[in-house]
Amino acid sequence: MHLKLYSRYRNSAGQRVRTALNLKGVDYTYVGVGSNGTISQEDYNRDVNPQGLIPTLSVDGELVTQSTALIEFIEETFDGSSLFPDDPLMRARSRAFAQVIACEMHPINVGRVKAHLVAEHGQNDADWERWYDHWAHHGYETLEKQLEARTTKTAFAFDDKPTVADLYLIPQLYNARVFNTDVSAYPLLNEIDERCRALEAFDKAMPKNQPDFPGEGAI
Ligand SMILES: N[C@@H](CCC(=O)N[C@@H](CS)C(=O)NCC(=O)O)C(=O)O
Repeated sequence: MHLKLYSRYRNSAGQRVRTALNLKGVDYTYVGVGSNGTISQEDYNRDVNPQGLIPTLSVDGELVTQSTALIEFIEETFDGSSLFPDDPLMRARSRAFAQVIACEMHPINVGRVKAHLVAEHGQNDADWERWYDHWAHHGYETLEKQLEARTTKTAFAFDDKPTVADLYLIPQLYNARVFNTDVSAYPLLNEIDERCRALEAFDKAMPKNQPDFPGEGAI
């Protein structure tokens, strides 16, 4: 099976998928989208994903979008340690945690939302920052509380191995650093972030390790 992942170095939804592939030890070809990549955004929108969002996975030429669908595909297709906890309750909690990020935090704070608010609703950068910060903290507080509520404390979010919750958290916290969101009030999130980032599968998926990373000083 030949896998090609269309992504961009700083593409948090793509980073989830990169980490999942790394954790499963699956080889794939990385295709950077945009000016520093190997396919232009225009060509990508025309030939790969008309919605214009990244990532997209090509599976022997068949195209699939949406990081959550891709992670489930990876889980169902490849052997290796499961990306979900074995315990059904922990599995549900790990999914719930990931969905706070994927369904509630990320969609309203992405670049196209900012562009629209600025172009169509007269917002300036300061307005945008207030919007971003409000929804980001709302989400981080929810995530921290979900971890606090665990009856058994695990090394990673909901298991002693990384699972989907961790896959979604690490790119989201990377965004927090990029957008100068102060996350010091969330000790459990930071503890898991540090533990995950020390693992090769997570490190290899970080923006700085992608072929289209523009170099030192880039965010
Ligand atoms: N729900 C999608 C989200 C994809 C998404 O929003 N990707 C962002 C980058 S992380 C993107 O392409 N943004 C372009 C934009 O906002 O204009 C997924 O999980 O794959």
